[in-house]
Amino acid sequence: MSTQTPATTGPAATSPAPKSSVNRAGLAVADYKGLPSTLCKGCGHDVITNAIITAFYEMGVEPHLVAKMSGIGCSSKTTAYFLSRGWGFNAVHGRMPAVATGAVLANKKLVTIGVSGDGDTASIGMGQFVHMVRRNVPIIYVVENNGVYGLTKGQFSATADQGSKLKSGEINDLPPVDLCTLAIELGCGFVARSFSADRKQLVALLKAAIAYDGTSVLDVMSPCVTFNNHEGSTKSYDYGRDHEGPIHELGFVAGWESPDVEFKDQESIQVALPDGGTIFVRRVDGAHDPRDKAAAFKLLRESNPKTDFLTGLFYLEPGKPSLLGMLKVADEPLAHLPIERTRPPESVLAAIIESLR
Ligand SMILES: Cc1ncc(C[n+]2csc(CCOP(=O)(O)OP(=O)(O)O)c2C)c(N)n1
Ligand code: SF4
Ligand SMILES: [Mg+2]
Repeated sequence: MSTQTPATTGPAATSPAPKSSVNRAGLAVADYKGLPSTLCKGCGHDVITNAIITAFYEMGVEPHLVAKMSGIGCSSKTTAYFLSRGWGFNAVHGRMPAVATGAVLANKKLVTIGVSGDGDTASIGMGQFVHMVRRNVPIIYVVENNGVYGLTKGQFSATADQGSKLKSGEINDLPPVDLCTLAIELGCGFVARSFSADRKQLVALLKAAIAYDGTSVLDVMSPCVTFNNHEGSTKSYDYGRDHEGPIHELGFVAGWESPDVEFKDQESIQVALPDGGTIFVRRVDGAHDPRDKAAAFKLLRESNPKTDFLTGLFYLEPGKPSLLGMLKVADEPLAHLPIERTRPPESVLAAIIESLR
């Protein structure tokens, strides 16, 4: 998500060639880190944190120009572990989308990333998620999906697959909510699924999401090593590694980079993104074209979650107007406007009252 090119300000923006240890903002990877993680060792969420750090570093987004939003859950703690100089807000369980919508409206110059969990999004936060997507709030919305409520000791969440088993042996009888299908149905213009262990794909998707203008939904399978990483789980590392079927190969090339040879050679589908940069989809074996909405639906509906774990960019619609575009919000962040530009003078109020007499 971003509301403008998430480039840099000051000297970094004009710097022609990045040095190897710093990015185009003149910052090192260490500048993109956060507090040490307090999550269980091996938790998928920490792997996603590292991918987020890499993506923001490689995109050269300055950390103080980033808003980090989250709800409640182990996943929602993630925002503390990256970009310590960014602006963080840990909202109530399931209510992050509403708070993020307000933040985005208050300051359109910030790049906003929301990190949520499958419980935070698909259970308690479902209503909020639906309206955020429907409004096309410019946000990179990452769901760290482990199929359980990790923080409250591993109950099934609404994304748990039917037939999957808890450590206690309990079987999930209910069908899952598929967040990708739902997001496409709601009109989302950037819908992807990934796996925390598939770093290359995840970083490419995150970079593309940073360059996208609107809601980007990244549903990332993120194993909970403490409560849902056993045999019989469909959200474990082993299950992910054994069943992942990337629907295509992806690469993202920022506006200031030249395309990788690997993508030039393959007659890739290329889609330019609003804030600069191009996503490349390798055309191997009739790979899914993410611009085809009907094909994306078909692919998701016909896949069997018990045996297939499809990852990649399902749907991409780059030109879709975001909430800020639809509302024609002023270029200057609303939060920076002086009171005389946000509150009509008394004479205007008096004229309105007079007109009602
Ligand atoms: C209003 C409210 N209801 C319930 C809870 C208890 N609670 C905290 S986290 C959580 C579930 C978190 O699951 P998920 O979003 O999947 O995150 P994970 O811990 O698995 O990463 C629940 C039910 C709460 N904190 N607030
Ligand atoms: S309980 Fe699960 S989700 Fe929470 S930190 Fe531990 S491994 Fe991660
Ligand atoms: Mg969870």
